[in-house]
Amino acid sequence: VDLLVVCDINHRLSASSINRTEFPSQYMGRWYFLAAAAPADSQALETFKPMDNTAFWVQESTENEKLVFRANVRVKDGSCVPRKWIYLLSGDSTELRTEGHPDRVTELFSSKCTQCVILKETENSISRLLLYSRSPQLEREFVEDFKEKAFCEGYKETLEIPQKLGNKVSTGV
Ligand code: MYR
Repeated sequence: VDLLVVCDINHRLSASSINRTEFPSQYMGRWYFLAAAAPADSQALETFKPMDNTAFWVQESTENEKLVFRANVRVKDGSCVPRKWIYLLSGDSTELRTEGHPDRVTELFSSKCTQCVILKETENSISRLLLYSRSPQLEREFVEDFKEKAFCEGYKETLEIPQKLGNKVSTGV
């Protein structure tokens, strides 16, 4: 972060405006990955560095308490890599688990941008913050707000996803 940030209460991550009554239906459909943050020197952002952009598609599974996340990762060299994860819902909580990754916990937080969501992924004491939006383009103030929140929560390394190439959402079954 190349500016002086005075951290205050407005920079705390909050889940208070997440609608738990609607959950998880308000998150179905298309999302774009816009930015990530991690503690300095944690290497937690390395996997995102070759990426130009990623579009996600979130669907309810035919199985109860499961969500299907499909992604189409567009790599900077132009190639596309489809990815798929199964997320497990846990009762009344908005916390998610990932099938096949028993140590990974995903928590949801709200963003200043109302069409966005911040995910906090923790796995074996390493964590990172991920910003997703309904739109592939986001006003600077919202990206900056994410970076400031991240910085103030101790995630001092940030990465913006370049989004210079096109993408298409993979909806294949
Ligand atoms: C990863 O790159 O490690 C996978 C991250 C999954 C990103 C999902 C983006 C969609 C955000 C919607 C939240 C859905 C909560 C039910």
